[in-house]
Formats: sequence, structure tokens, C-alpha cells
Amino acid sequence: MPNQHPLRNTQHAIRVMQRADILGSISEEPDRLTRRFATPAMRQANELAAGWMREAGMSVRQDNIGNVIGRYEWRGAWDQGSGIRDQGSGLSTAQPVVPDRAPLAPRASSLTPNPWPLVPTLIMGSHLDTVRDAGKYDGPLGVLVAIACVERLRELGERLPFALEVVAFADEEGLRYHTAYLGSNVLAGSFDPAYLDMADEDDVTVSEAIRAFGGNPDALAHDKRSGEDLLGYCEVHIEQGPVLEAEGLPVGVVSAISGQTRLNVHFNGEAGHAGTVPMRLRRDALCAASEFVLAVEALAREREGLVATVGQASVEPGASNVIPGHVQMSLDVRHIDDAIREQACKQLREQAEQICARRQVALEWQHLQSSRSVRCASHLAGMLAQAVERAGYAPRYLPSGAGHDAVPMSGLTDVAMLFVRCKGGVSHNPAESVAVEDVAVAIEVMGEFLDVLAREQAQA
Ligand code: HGY
Ligand code: MN
Ligand code: MN
Repeated sequence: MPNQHPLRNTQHAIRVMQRADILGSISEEPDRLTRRFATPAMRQANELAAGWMREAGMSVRQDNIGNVIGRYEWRGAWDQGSGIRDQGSGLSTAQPVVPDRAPLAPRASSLTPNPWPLVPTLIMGSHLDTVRDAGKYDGPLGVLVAIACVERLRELGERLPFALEVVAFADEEGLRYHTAYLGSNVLAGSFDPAYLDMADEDDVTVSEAIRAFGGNPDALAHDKRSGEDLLGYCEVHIEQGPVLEAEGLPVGVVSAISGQTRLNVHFNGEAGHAGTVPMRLRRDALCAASEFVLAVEALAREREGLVATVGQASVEPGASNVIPGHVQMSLDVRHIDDAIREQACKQLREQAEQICARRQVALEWQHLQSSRSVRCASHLAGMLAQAVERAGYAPRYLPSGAGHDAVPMSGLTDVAMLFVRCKGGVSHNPAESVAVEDVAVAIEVMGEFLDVLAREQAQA
């Protein structure tokens, strides 16, 4: 597909930004953006995304974990017999031969998850859930750019020699249950059933949350997508780092995605009277935890490429005149080299044990989830780099310290990612922002990528 008229991309980019604003207003909290897995806010976001997918000419369904999946049929899906063809100009009037709209709410007893034919298919997408007090582009930008790519094809009356599926994943951040990738793990077939019993801060389990959202937690295994028809998975995402901005580049091609380990660490000391217990007799859980937090920082600072974060903590009983008896905290450890990450986790556990022994505080070290580092598929990333060049920009490869749905999806098919410059590299923060011009470039690059892939398919 030749370079699109800049205006057309800009129009699409403007619509992406407008839709990101709309999604950014859908939150569980009145004064900041927080949209957790399987909540009413997620339902609202899913309905909106599904509507935009349908407007773009896609058939839409929702699986049992709450992923919304749109499909833009390949050119071979049109019934030659009836002469139904896409009209070149304007919106196509024909309906695809394949089943039209599956209801958004999943069929609870769905045993035939993928109602669509097995033809070569590319999946694009990202996630609709957010962190707490989030920015509005981390996740939604990838879903909206993917929908824009389909809208452009439809406006051009074009069908590709492969189907295009767009997925809005249900839970990439793991804010509600601290385990990342619930949505993409289901689609990739790597969902651990043990997750179903995990409870959130209101003691609602994953299984109960799925059911309340309209899904069937017992049917998740049937929502695993087959990979045999897949050409790959390609995700557009904000960089969430400073490199592209520092080098004056609108987009970059991801080379690899860092692995991560998520843990829960509990410090059990002894609650006591703040006024009567002498300092030397205390078993203060918060002092032990605080010493550990600084140990986490010190270890990560001394190891190149290692990042470790305590992002969430709770202190009990949480009264100003009571010595803290119990502290629970999260621990997030990452490194592009899995062996270094695992070694760091081992070392941090040993340091926590030493601190607790010295302070006579009991330690509970709870491993929640580990995901390995993933290298993006060189041939897909190469095509993405080619598309960046065809769009008139220098292809820049860079690793991702952030995790993405591409990680579980790499267990199902080849993956590639396009990064979009974001202001100051800021993310997981309401100040997160992208320029509409860079979104237009991303749409243009993805249009070129689809063209490069279509040419490859035509020769296959
Ligand atoms: O935590 C991450 O890397 C991603 O934003 N979920
Ligand atoms: Mn994120
Ligand atoms: Mn993200």
C-alpha cells in the first residue's frame, strides 16, 4: 500500500487521540484513571472498543476472560459466486460470507471458541486495562491504532490476502490480582488455572470476577487460540522510556522484551504500644520492611540493567500509636537476562531472611508470577523496520524494559512491536502523552507493514 496521503493518516490519528480521550475518561475512580480487570469500567471500555471495531467492518466477539476480538476478513472470504465484492469506493456494502456478529458477551458454554475459518491471520492489539492513576495511552493506543489500520483498509475498499484480527486484552497490568497477562495468557493457552483462586483486596477471586463479568471460568481452556493459521502478532505501544525522544525519532522497532518476576513479601513482627515498648524489645515489621526496601534499591543500583521495585505496601494494624505488626509489599524484579533476574531474586530473598532473623520478624516470600524475556521474531521485526524505512524514517531497534501482551503471545506465534515516542518517556503516570503526528506515523508504518506482509503472502 503506497504511502498514504498524510492528511488521511492525520485524520485517523486525530480519531485515535479522540478515542483515547474517551477511554481515558472511563475509570473506577472519579479523579484519576484506574481501570482494572473485569470491572464495570472495563465493560464500558470493551463495549466502546467493540463498537469501533464493528464500525470498521469487523466481526466482533468477547472470550470468557473478557478479551474483545475483532476480525477483518481476508479477501478470499468474499463469496465469489454471488459476485459480492468490496466496493472500491467508500464503505463496502457487502457482508462477509463468514458468520457476522457474535454477541459481545461470551457464550458461557463456548466450546467452539473460534467461530472463524482458519485462514492466514495476523493479530494486532494491546490491552485496555490500566494501572492505578494511569496515563491514557499505555495499552489503548495499540488497540486504537490497530482499529485505525482496519478503518483505512475499509475506506480504500481493500482486503488483504490474510485476515486481520484486533484484540483488546482484558488484563495486562495485573493491577487487580498482581499477576500480569491474564487476558493474553488465555488466548495463548498459557493461563495457569491456579490463578482462578487468587483473591483481590475485596476477597473476590479471579473465577468470581470472570463469572460476574459474564464469562465462564471453566471454559477458559477453550478460548486458547490455534496458532496454526497465524502469521504473527504485532503490537503498537508507547515506548514508556526516553530513547526515541532523545534521538528525535517518532517510532522504534522492539528487539526484545524484558522478563519479570512478581512477588508478594510479608513481614510478621509484633504489634505493640508505641508508648510503652522499649526500642530494643520491638519486633517492628515496618522497620524490617523498610530496611529491605533499601536493600532492594541497593542491589538493583549495583547491577547493570537490573530494575527492582516495591510499588505497593500495606501496614497493619495501621494506627499511629501502634508498632506495626505486619507489612505486606509487592516486589517486581526485571532484567533482559533471565539468569541475572533469577539470581537477583535469590539474593533478595537471602537478604530479607537475614534482616528478619536479626529483627526477630517472620518472613513470608510469596512468588506470584515469572515471565521470561522474549526476543521479537527477527523476520517480523525486519519487516517492521522495512515499513519504518518505507514510511520515510530511520529504523531504530530498542529493547523494552516494560512487559507487554506480546510476551505470552510469543508462546503462540511470532511477535513484533512498534514503539511510539512518548513525552519525557513518562508512563504509568497521568502525565503520559504522545503527539498526534507520531500517532499518524505509527498508522502509516503499520499500513506499510501490512503491505509488506501482503506482498510476502502473495508470493507464498
Ligand atoms: O509492568 C509492565 O511492564 C507493564 O506496564 N504491564
Ligand atoms: Mn503498563
Ligand atoms: Mn502496556
